Amino acid sequence: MSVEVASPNKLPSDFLWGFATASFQIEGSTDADGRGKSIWDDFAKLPGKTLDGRDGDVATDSYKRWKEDLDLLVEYGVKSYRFSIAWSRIIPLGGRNDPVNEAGIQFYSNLIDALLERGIVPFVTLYHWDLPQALYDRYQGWLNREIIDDFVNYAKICFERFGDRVKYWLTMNEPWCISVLGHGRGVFAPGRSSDRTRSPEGDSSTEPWIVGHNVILAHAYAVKLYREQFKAAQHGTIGITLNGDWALPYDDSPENIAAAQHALDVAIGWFADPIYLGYYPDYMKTMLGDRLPSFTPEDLAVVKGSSDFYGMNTYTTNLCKAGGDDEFQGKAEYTFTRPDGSQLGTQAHCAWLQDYPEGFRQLLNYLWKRYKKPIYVTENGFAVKDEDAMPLEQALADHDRVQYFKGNTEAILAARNEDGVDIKAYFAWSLLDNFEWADGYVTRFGLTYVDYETQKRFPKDSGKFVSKWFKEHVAEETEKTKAEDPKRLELPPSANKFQTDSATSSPTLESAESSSKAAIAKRKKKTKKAPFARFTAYISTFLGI
Ligand code: PNW
Repeated sequence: MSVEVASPNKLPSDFLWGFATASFQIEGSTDADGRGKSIWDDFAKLPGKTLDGRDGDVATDSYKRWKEDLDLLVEYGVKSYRFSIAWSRIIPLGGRNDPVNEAGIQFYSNLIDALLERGIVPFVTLYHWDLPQALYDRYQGWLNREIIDDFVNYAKICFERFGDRVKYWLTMNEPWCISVLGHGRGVFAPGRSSDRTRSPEGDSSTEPWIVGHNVILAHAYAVKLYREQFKAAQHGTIGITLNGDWALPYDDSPENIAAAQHALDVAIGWFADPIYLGYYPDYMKTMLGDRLPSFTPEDLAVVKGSSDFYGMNTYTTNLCKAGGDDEFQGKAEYTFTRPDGSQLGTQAHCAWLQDYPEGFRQLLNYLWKRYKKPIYVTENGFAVKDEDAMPLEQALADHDRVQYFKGNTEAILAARNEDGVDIKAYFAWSLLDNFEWADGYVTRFGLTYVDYETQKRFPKDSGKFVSKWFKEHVAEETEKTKAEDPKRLELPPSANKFQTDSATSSPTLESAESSSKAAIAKRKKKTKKAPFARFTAYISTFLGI
């Protein structure tokens, strides 16, 4: 298991980097163009559910300002953009027998086309927590196995309508958060919990494990469908992305060493072990007994091996002590304070995050050794303490966030080139300050500052740093690397370059590449006028589907 290292100071030319966002956190326009409600729409409006009492109705207004967002991406020079599709824009009521909303499809289709026109690779998450409210009302959403078929149907529509142009798919974002924060601690929608001061409904001892199980199955059956019906023609790659922070034993006592492993077993192994290895962790079976659902042999055959890569969202490192009864942390207690009283790293605005790049490198190594899959870092970021209270100038000079990205980008280089970990992508969270779920807008994770009064965007020092760092550390493409990259042929960096005058003719890559700059410019002009249908017809012809 080793990777090719051309230069110790470089990442390979096909390394994808960029910024990530999620639909509900940026789009706003919650009732535009036939969108159905998601479980976050009303939840965020309930008293006490967000820190500042604000909701997602406007967010960063990106449903309207998406072109501005793309200008920013171009300014940063990213290779890729990770965003999510709002299920309730595609199928407002969510279910497999419910109507499809063409206007919602058109929105994402335009976004995808515009990314490709700018040479930016779309990296698409199907589910980033905004479940259609109607499915929660109908059968309690993720608590019911019914959701598997509904999710697969939604995924199918996305593959059919976008898969000619999208080559990177993530089924789910962070099943641990969906299960635990949504159905255990009750801090995220739908807000279920045994804690009756928090929620009128829910059972934190059973529901999170049922939800987690159904999320795994919905993911796996969607991947099965993609592989059976789409992959051969579309040549994309598909997987899941899991949150998970590195766990260090508080000290070298055997019980704390064991506690760190137990923390990893629940934070990561809960999902990664079945998906990559084919079983739930033993520790979870022992801890939960018959509260942990089991896989039928039929289901397990679909689950095992259901992710082409390891999608990794990570933010911090926890010091772990044995003890306590928090099953969601594997009965480990987390702290950032070392035995000598010192702090592990720089404190972020949110209590759960400190900066510790050594942990990031160790986690990459752990995941690579345990799951043996190429790693796509799909989220990594930092919220500067009290940034929301700072004047603009001061907020833009986000020193602690720059330090965070300095440490973690160096960790990627070291993990790949010194440790041999196969890392293929890195997305910083987030392109913009945005709706930070239960924190409302007070916790800012953006590498770009958003003034919520005017919706103006201002690149922070961290955004400039990340952009410069990747430009300097990703190797230039050469004719040889271009020729060796099969996805390149399927996914021209600028689809426009290959636009022909007639939808019926099928151009070759050679003819496209030998086109003069003038001809490309002329075609670009035409593309602007060309109806979307012609564009997709062309792409389909080009891909032979
Ligand atoms: C992720 N935790 O959520 C999400 O994917 C993003 O939507 C979110 O904005 C980002 O991280 C920053 O929070 C998490 O409590 C939320 O450990 C909470 C935790 C981890 C990840």
